[in-house]
Amino acid sequence: MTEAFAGIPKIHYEGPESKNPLAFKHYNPVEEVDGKTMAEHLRFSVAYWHAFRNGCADPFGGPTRLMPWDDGSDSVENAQNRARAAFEFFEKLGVGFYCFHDRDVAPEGATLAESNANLDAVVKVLKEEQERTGIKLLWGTACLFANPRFMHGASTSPNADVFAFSAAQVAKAMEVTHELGGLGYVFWGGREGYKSLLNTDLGRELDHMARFMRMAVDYKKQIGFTGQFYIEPKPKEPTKHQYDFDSATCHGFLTANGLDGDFKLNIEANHATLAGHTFQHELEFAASVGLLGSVDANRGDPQLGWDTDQFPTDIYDTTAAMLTILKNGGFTTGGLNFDAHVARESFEPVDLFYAHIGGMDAFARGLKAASAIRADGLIDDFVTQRYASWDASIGADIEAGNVGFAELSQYMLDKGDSDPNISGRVEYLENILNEYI
Ligand code: XUL
Ligand code: CO
Repeated sequence: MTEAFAGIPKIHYEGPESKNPLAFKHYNPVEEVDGKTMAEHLRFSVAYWHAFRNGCADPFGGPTRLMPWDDGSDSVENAQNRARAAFEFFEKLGVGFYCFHDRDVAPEGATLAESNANLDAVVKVLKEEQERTGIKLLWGTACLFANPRFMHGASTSPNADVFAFSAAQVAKAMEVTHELGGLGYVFWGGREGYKSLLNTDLGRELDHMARFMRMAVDYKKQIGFTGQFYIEPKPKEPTKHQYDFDSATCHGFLTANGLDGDFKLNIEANHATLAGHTFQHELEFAASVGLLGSVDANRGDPQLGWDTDQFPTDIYDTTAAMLTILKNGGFTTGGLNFDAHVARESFEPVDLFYAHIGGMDAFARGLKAASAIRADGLIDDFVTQRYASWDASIGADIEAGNVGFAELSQYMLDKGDSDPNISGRVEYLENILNEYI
């Protein structure tokens, strides 16, 4: 096959002084930070659906992107060529991972059997390309939202046959993820939610979703797939309300249904902001309940307010995210998957490189800043000090469960009033953070 990205060389690290737009200024894969290389810390992944299937159409106009390797047809051969072009891109960019939905990589057929056969034919090429390059599948997933059959949902559809179809599709997507040595499998319930409560039995739908997840866990064991399961929270879009609203909602759903040992969360920056949270809030909450698994790295647009899936460029945000990720020991099975697309007006193949290079450099800077902030220790020490009253006397007794309201009433009656508060020093801490950015 001829080169898909002809004229674009392999991207190298050239350092902060470089003016070469096709070079990393901050991401040096072999540079060590806190005992691990940057490549090991950041585990960058390309999202197949945005990089190779999203032509950047919007509700007001058609696709703009030039993809000269793609003949525009729905043939399996075109899908196989596209897969080869994708691996050329991954290799030139120097990422270790990619992610896909079943229907991104292979065309849907007229029947499930046909779709499965198409998928197998493309998975064969993906496997060859993985072996040729050493690039790994971070996670696979199934597209349970594009086909009109999912108009009412997948596992939460009022139509039991749609639940059954979804189960069959996920079973197959898990099988191919397993075959490709995928490190994980993501459940993003794009249409698991509702448009109107007037036509919705919310409680029944949530029970069905839990039943579906339980079946997936059982099937995982049946086929011997040992990758990590993730739920990807998102509050809305395409539905008015999505059941996997945010980390806290997912945690509640998983624990209520005895599934928390089987799943972690895949936190997406733009989904966090859609839920009215910061990216770091979602990461912190997930980490606090032991569910921080992987990240869909992107950003929204504060003026637009929907899921714009832009490439992450805000170093303040990447630093905050890396602070939480480092504090929690870094990724194990997860990584930073760029669930992001180029702007509609950035339509040339080279723009895909600029976009990913920028995202990778932004996270490299975040990693370096976060590591330096942690080494300096001022912020961590402040937090430890702020909670010092819990380390001894009455605080320690409360944490240990040794006292109740009666004892605390007596304690306060004897003491008369609480000890004075100390300042939260918000601006002082913000100033420290800025020193490192
Ligand atoms: C949609 C989204 C998905 C998931 C995978 O907002 O983020 O692409 O990451 O289904
Ligand atoms: Co995502």
